[in-house]
Amino acid sequence: MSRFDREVENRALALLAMADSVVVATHVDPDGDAVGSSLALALMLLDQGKRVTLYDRDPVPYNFAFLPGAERFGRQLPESCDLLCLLDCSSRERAGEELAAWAGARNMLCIDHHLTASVEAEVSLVDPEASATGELVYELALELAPGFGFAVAVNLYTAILTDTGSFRYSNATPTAFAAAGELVRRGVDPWEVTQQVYESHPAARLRLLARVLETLKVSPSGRAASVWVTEEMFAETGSNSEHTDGMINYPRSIAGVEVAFMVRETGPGECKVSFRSRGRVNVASLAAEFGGGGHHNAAGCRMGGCLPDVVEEVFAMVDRCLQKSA
Ligand SMILES: [Mn+2]
Repeated sequence: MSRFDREVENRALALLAMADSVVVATHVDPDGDAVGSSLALALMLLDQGKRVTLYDRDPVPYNFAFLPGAERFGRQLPESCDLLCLLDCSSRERAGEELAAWAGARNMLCIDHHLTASVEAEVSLVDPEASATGELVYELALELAPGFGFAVAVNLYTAILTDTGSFRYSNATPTAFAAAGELVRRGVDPWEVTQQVYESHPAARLRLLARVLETLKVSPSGRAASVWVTEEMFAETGSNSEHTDGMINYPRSIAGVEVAFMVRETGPGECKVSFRSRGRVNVASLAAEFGGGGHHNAAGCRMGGCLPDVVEEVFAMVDRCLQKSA
């Protein structure tokens, strides 16, 4: 039983079958789901003898470099290809300026679980109910390459593991567990993946965490909390933006906090804001107020302004939103 509309899935499979050359691309600042789901699809297509280019504007984070095929990611686009597969994002813009401007693909297939659906793809396998894009690729894989082995399995497992917060979030559905179970049956070792993904950090990350936690602010209502990170903190601890992954969960972990956000300075007068919700507040619509997007419980946006001003502005907006939902 497939979750997809049969006809749509068949059209996706037909697009893949017809293509000799494929570009598999995913969003900037790739996470475990972006890397794992893209690699899983790419490995299956390579196995079928297709020419595959894996594209990401940004490098694979160090804790996902162990994934089979990770070294194949690059930022070179071919002149043309039969099919562009866009994974874990719904628009070329989310994959960076270069891919947005590239017109070399004859067809486009979008596989995603974000709330915003693609408008430009010939076929969209999009399901916001899916725990991860990896879960959608898993279901496609059962049709595309039913006998897939360890290399594909470990990529899909990592995609689902990371997007469900290690099977702790509300998207850890029976379907996600069933997929993970089958992937373990195909040879994935959960402890091995855990060590690679969550316990392979440099000491600099913990030094950064100590600095970030010092910035903790809780709103007078106790329902919103923030942390921030500056270029200076990166420089002083010898860390960089990839090391901030997961740190936003600390402000959310405070009893009573419903919305947490983390502000990162990305340049002079430029910040990136990540939001996390405990569940009641839809942070995707909160981020949309500032031109961003995402999921109900995890979203983000970019904002102009210096860091303290951005923190104040976001606190004010979150407070308004929490008052409305009180
Ligand atoms: Mn995802």
